[in-house]
Amino acid sequence: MSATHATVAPSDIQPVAVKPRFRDNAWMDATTYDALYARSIDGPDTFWREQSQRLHWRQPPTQIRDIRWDKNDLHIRWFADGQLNAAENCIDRHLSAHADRVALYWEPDTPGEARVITYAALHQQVCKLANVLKHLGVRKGDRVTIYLPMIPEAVFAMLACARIGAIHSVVFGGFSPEAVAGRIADCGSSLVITADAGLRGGREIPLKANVDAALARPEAKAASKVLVVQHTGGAVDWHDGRDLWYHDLMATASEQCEPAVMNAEDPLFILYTSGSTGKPKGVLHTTGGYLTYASLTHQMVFDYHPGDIYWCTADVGWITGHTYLVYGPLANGATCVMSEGLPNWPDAARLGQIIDKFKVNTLYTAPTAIRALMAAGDGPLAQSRRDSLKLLATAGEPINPAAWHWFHDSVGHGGSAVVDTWWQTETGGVMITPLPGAHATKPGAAMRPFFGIRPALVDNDGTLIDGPGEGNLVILDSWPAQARTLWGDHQRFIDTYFTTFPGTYCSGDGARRDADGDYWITGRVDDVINVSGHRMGTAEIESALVSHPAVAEAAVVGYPHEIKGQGIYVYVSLTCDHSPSDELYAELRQWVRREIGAIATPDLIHWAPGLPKTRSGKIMRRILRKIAANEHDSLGDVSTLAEPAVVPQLVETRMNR
Ligand code: 6R9
Repeated sequence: MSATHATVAPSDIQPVAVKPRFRDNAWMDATTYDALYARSIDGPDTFWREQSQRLHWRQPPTQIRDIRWDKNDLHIRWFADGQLNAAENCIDRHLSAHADRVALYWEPDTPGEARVITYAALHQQVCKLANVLKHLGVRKGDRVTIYLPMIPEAVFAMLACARIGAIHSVVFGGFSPEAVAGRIADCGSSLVITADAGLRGGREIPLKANVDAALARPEAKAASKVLVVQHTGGAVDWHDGRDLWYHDLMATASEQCEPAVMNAEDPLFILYTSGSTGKPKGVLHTTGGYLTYASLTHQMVFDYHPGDIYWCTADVGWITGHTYLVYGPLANGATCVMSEGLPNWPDAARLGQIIDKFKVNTLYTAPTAIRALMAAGDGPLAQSRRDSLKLLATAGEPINPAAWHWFHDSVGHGGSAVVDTWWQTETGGVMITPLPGAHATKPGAAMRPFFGIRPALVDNDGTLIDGPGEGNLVILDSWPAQARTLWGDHQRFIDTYFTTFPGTYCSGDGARRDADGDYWITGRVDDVINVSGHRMGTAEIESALVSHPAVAEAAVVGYPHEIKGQGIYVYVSLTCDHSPSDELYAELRQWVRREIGAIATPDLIHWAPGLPKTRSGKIMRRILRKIAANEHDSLGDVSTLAEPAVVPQLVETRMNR
């Protein structure tokens, strides 16, 4: 295994000191971090017992950790005898003191009037919807698929499921009907919650029509009811007996709904993510450990103080939207901004305008969004002041130092802390990050482990690397928010994360540790690529391509892309009765878009008469990556190939001229 792309050598980069505003008022300074980190590692039971007390438990846990990371006997339980309800923690317990505090400010796609939802209103909406779900027959443990745009109803839906103990599976609105059907089939959802359409950057996304197409497929037959939010008001096809208007049922629903008492290890949600094989993985998170960790990380990583206005731009369809738009901040009683659209639509001034409109103190976004804004230059920033900002955070992909500096210097006027947070769907919450009051930050580095997290580097043989070095990033011990399984495929969970380097959690990322002990994430070491901060399995795109009649064989790799971080580069060998053409090029792009969704659309298609393979028939992706990246002079050893002659041919026809 080796990392797919390299970052700048750490020694070139000067640390940026802790900002004055965090020196006195932050939750953590360097000394406190060091002491608390040491305690969290030396005495995890005590540390996590204390941390669990940040939640409201119906039955406080007496058992804290119960962990065996053995591939033959994997066992992960946190707070196992505790009982609680996630929605009660995110809403009800704030009501006595803060019922009128704003929980959500919702900014529409087109600049316009915001919706303002207080904690009292959130309680009312979630209770009503929870009753609607019950009325529709949803019971504890049932799965509900949520396929909604970035509107408050998405948050209501997640929390309504949590309130009655149903397991939500949010599917990103950009996914195709096929992808939705596959996810419904995998977890056997009985109900889909969707909207007539979504809006993003002025474009309509036909969500209801996509659900209709998904449910027309035989594999999605478990879903017998569709609850439809009227959002754009556009026309939709209607299936009597199956489709129900959200507003109709909400109109008569009761505002009283007792939260279900859940065990700490009861599932809270499933979230599908890409892996290195074709089928998406249904990552399962449970209740007590996940929520404890979401709440603690949200408070410490963003140095959240009551009254702060916090904006996370992530879509609820991704883990960042789950943990840091919904569960973490709401568990802490925070005021969140939720925006429907894109931070650079209608133009690049929008991000700053939203910051000013709500006086945002903390912005959590993705490097790809920063690069897209940066491409428009500093000009649009003149249309906003952004003087409320205190902290800028990123997640999802490595942030290149140029984007880091632009974020820090131009967006934040040099006065806001920048934190680069490394984590994954499977980790549930942030794992490696600077804390704004404790750490001078190095642009491009994810820096230090969070409390309770023991990262390590191992070489390809699994030997631990001491001191500075580069290798596979693993975690040596459990933390409360780690995923418990993959829905319906526990063996795949064990094989993917606990088998490669026995006794550790294998992240699938590569990292470098510098002489100060700071971590630099170098990228995936498997066949997963990261496009605009979205994880894509190359195998998924390949299997979509080979299902097209003209395609004999396909290989997909990532290549450096200025805005997206990585673009999707596709090598296609055609069947003998087809030949390359502009029409086929466009058709194949459309095909993948239709099969998976717009985020999987290939950026470049390279017509390849043959693919470099080993004698045993394995495609040599290492070589394909190099050719895609235009790094022809470092192709490495090609002597083991079955037909070495294909390599110069591919170099010659490299598309990205
Ligand atoms: C939160 C999230 C996880 C993958 C992960 C890694 C990449 C995430 C990163 C980062 C460098 C960071 N990644 N954060 N790479 N620096 N700060 O994005 O979850 O969608 O599951 O993706 O994203 O490769 O393995 P998820």
